[in-house]
Amino acid sequence: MNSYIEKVIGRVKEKYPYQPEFCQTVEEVLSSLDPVVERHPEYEKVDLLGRMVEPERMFSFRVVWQDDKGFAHTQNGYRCQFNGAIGPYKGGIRFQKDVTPSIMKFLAFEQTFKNSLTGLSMGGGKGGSDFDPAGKSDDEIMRFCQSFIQALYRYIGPDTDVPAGDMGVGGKEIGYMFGEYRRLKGNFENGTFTGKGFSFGGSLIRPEATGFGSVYYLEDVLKHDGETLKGKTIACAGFGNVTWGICRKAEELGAKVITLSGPDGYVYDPDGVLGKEKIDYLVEMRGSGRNRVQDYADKFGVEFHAREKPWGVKADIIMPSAMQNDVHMDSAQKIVKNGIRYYIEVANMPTTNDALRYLMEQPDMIVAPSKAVNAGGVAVSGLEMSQNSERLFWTEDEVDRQLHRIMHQIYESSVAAAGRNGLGYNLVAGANIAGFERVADAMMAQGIF
Ligand code: 2IT
Repeated sequence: MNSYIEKVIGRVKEKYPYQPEFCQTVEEVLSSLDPVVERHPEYEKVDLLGRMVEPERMFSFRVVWQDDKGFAHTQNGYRCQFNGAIGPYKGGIRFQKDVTPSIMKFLAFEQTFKNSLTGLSMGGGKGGSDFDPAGKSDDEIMRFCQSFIQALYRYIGPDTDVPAGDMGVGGKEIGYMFGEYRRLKGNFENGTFTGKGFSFGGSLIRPEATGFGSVYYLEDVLKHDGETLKGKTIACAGFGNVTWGICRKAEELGAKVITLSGPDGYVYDPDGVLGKEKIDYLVEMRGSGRNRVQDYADKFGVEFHAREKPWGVKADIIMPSAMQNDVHMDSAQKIVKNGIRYYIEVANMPTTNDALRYLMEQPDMIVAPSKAVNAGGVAVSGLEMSQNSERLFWTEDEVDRQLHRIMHQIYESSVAAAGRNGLGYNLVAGANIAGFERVADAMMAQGIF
């Protein structure tokens, strides 16, 4: 490996041993950049990589909220503004009990490269809190969101930092956060957030965009093999908006999703998660705050496997769409043993680095990385920003057409970047390189800081 890359990875691991997810993503991304950094020895003199692995700034704040009985609870809130070289910081907000600074930094780092890949003008950021939305009332969620924004409102804005949703944050939470932001600012500020409700500037297709986009990307991967989605089975994880977006688009294109998962286990539905009734029920399950996938098995009379992951199931395509580090080496071995050809990451960093390396080494396996596959979500967020600044709304067809175009361009630019660096058909390295090159050019052009 290039010695400068090695040095930077080593420094990060030494400095942040207590941030394992962040170290993991830095190692994964930088180790793809060998041919590029070899060609640019000038990067070391200006410490380009060293600057790239350090957030421009990161806020950490206290968020206090009162429950319905009047008791106060104290959480941690964060916003990581990782890299603003190519546009305002952009990225979601995650509410989940295991949120840590390490998770915020890994997500914001990934977001920087993902946003770059979309070709739009968005820097990388991420935020969140260790607040657990499970089982909270609407009023409690509203008060929490208000408190969170009271701490954050002065640091975000339409040209500064544009938050969106992530795990635990959907349209409802964005509504409460934007409301509090508008109240404090006394200004609509072009919406500032993305993923807003359709009555106040939200874009059509935004809720479906991550799932739809990932299936568009998958279509390109299959096309490269002379294949289509017709008749294919897909093993998915999670049951939130990303997964139901995949279910819907897959069905439209003739494929079916046969597994879903939750913290309680996974369900196996050999007939497929198809049709309005099943999809509507996923939305209801997510909205209920129960965070239990067994409800699906109970309702539709399908198999439920308690405390297990779906990665031992035979399917044509694997799409880990739940959360980070969901697929470890033991699952990767099951996937290989089942002879599965398509491993399409959807959630951010769903695969541990050793499992990812192992899967990529399999001669018959095609691995696609989440930062490319799930970029349709933030891409449509970028389209929402465009619509807000034009003060108009695009039709559903127009947004979907743009999403499709952007996903295709992400796929093509990844393939091209790998090819031109002598790496063959390597979608993982291609995405890292293509995402990196644009941010690197911008940082080089903007001087040393
Ligand atoms: O991981 C992601 O790309 C998101 N959570 C969406 C970010 C956004 O700004 O729409």
